[in-house]
This record gives sequence, structure tokens and C-alpha cells, in this order.
Amino acid sequence: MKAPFYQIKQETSQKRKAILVGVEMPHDGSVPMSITLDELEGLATTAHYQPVARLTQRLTAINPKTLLGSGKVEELEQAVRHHTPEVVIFDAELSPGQNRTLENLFKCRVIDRSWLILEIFNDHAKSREAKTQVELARLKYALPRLTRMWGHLSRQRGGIGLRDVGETQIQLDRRLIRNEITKLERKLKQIDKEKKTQRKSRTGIYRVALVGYTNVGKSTLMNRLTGSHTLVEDKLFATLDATIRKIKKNFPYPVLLADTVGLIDKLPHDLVASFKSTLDEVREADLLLKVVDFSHPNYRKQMETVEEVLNELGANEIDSLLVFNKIDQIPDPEILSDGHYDYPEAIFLSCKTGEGIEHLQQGIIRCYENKLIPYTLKLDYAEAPLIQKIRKQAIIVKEDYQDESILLSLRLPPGGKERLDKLLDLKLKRVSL
Ligand SMILES: Nc1nc2c(ncn2[C@@H]2O[C@H](COP(=O)(O)OP(=O)(O)OP(=O)(O)O)[C@@H](O)[C@H]2O)c(=O)[nH]1
Ligand SMILES: [Mg+2]
Repeated sequence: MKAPFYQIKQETSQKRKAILVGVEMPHDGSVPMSITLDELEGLATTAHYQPVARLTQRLTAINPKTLLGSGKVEELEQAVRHHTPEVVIFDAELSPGQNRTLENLFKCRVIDRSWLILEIFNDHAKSREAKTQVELARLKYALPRLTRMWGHLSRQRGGIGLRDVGETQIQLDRRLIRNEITKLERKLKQIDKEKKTQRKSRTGIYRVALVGYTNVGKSTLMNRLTGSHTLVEDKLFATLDATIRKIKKNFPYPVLLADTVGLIDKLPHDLVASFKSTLDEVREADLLLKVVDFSHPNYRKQMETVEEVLNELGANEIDSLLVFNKIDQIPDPEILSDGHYDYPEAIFLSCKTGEGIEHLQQGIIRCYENKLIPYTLKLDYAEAPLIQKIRKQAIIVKEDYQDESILLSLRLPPGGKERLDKLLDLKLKRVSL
């Protein structure tokens, strides 16, 4: 892919200093600022920044030019002078204008949470699909902010103060970005088509998808359930592509399990939209395993965020199991029993120790069996050898050997009836219950 017209960040193995700014908007306040800033710090370190200072402000009113009040801006200016960071990261969305004003004041790069998340996604994208999805989201984010991005370029060329390099270049860049967006959207449509064909070949098999906040242990659970070796890392957004594996261990039926990209609070909207094809694994699943890190101080808010994204995806009606992971990190048994009390339907487990995994396997099997459709099939004795093949497509609950024929009581999985039709071509002999 062609080099972008703006600089996302310089590749370097050295940690680059960053100042973090927590902002509590007038309508927030449900989560303590220290927790949201811890999350921002996690994002910053994942993006190879080294946080050197934290500043916070509770806003009662928003200053349209700088977001923060003038006193806090001054304080921040002093911190910038003292630490000389490469970047100031705001845990809030900045308008293109606010961004520019703050950069001019601090004479250093200012980014917001969305851009930070885009940097991480950009770093972790490996497959053609993930790379295209991230690039599209980045360009869509950059388009209205192009003056600022251009500001970066001009600064790199000629030092601070040479920002106004001329409208024509910006207009040209805008047009190029728009063209690039159209090209990427076309490419994604093509990838989407290929994925759809792949998914079609999997219809009829029970499909389970792992969903949840980032770093809760989805990939670890995938490995536990399937015996595979998907990438597991103690970092945010380790997984960007949907990985699909068959669950064989301890399962009487064929089940496909999909590991998916982790979610986070205030996920850039363009990113969710761009990841549509990856998230289709979630939308088209028969069962969702909603994985929660029960040891996280902010797990309830994380659950809310996941529900919001599932709503946005139209996946809120899908059957689901609530899975509370990392119980090995809960030292106090009372917290665990409170959890059971508050969430009686949840399955509590630890991917680390294996405790509770069997319980989850049983839960998945139960959900699967609830979906099975009862069906009765009448066979001639001459057709008895077919029973072996039928067993592969359905669960045989009862075999009734009568005088003239064999009556099979079956449970069919989704799509099983069509496969049975193909296999037997005995439509006339079937008796529906
Ligand atoms: N203590 C403990 N750590 C766990 C458990 N399950 C997972 N982890 C750790 O949690 C971290 C994140 O695990 P992942 O499986 O990569 O999490 P994920 O949800 O796939 O994360 P993303 O792909 O980034 O969204 C890793 O360091 C795991 O070793 C558990 O049951 N107990
Ligand atoms: Mg993962």
C-alpha cells in the first residue's frame, strides 16, 4: 500500500515520552478517573509510549477552543516544558480545531484516545483484511483533521511555525485521501464476499463466538477449549483477526469457535464500521460467549461497553453465556459468592487453572441441544446401513425396530434437515413430529 500522506508515528524501539490527560466530561462520572487513566496508560504503553505524567480535570463546562479550562492548560504547558514529551494524549475526543490549538500552545504533538487506538490497531494488523480495515478507519479519521496532519508534515520539513504551507496542497491531499477511501472500501467489499463464501461453507455447524472487552482472556479460553495455540498476550488488542477452530475435546458434536477482536470503551466508530466483516463472525454466531475479566476493578462498566457494541452490531438477540474469567485472581471468597449472587446465570472460571472449564463445556452443549429440532425418520430394513451416516448428521435419541421398518427419533442441528435430505433422498418416508 502507498505510504500515507500524513505521519501516524515514527517506528522506533525506544519508548517515547507521553503526558496523559484525563478529562471527566460534565455528564460522566460513573467510573473513577484513576481507573480510566489506568486504561489510557495501558493503551499508551501498548503503543510504545512511556507515560511520564498524568493530569486530570473534571469539567463543569467545556472550553470550545481548548476543551480544558485556561488554568489547566497552563499547568499542562508547564508539564510539557518540564518533561519535553513527544506527545500529549487526551482521554477524550478532541475536535480538529481543539487539537490544532493545543498543538500550537504546547509545540508538541497532541492526540486523542481514538487516534491512540488506531495507532495500536495499525501496529497489530497482520492480515490483508485487518490492514485494509485499519487503513480505512485511519483515513476516515484523518480526513477532517488534514490541516493538522499537514501541520505535522510541514513541521517535520521546516520546523515549528511553517504550518501554512498552502491550501492547494491540503485540497490535493483531501482528494487523494477520498480516492484512497473509495479504493479501500472496494477492496473490503471484495474481501467481505470471499469471507461470506467461506462462512457459507460452514453453515449447518453450530457456531460459537467469543466476545468481550480487550485483555479479558478470550484467546486463552479459545486455546483451552480447542487445544489450539492462538496468540495470547498481556496487551490490549492482541487479536485483530477472527480465528476459527473446531472444538473437539469433550464435545459430542461438531462445534466451531471463533475468537474475535477485543472491544474497549469509546472505540472509534469508524473502526467498528471498518471491522464489519471480522465482526460478522459475532453477528452470525448461534451462541456468544461473553467473556468478562471478573478480577478487573471496572468489569461492570466493561460489560456495559460490550453490550453497547453488540447492540450497535445488531447482535444483542443472539443466545449467550456469561463467562466470568480470571477467578484465580480473586483472593476473597466473599467477592466470588457476591458475584454468584449478582449474576446467578454466569459461569465462573479460570483459564489459568482450568477451574470451571468443564462447567462451560456443559453449558455450551446444553445451549446446542436446546437448538436441536426433534425429527422422526422411518427406514426400511434394507436401508439400515444408512444409520451410520445419519449418526454423523444428527443425534439418534431412539432406534425403534418395528415389524416392517425402523423408526429413528432424531435431534437435528441447524441445517441438519437439508443435509439429511441430501443424504437420504427419502422424503416420502419421513414423518415429521
Ligand atoms: N490470572 C489469569 N490470567 C489470565 C487468565 N486468562 C487469561 N489470562 C491472561 O490475560 C492476558 C490476556 O489474555 P488474552 O487471552 O490475550 O486476552 P484477549 O481477551 O484475547 O485479549 P485481546 O485479544 O487483546 O482482546 C494474558 O496475559 C493471559 O495470560 C486467567 O484465568 N487468570
Ligand atoms: Mg485475543
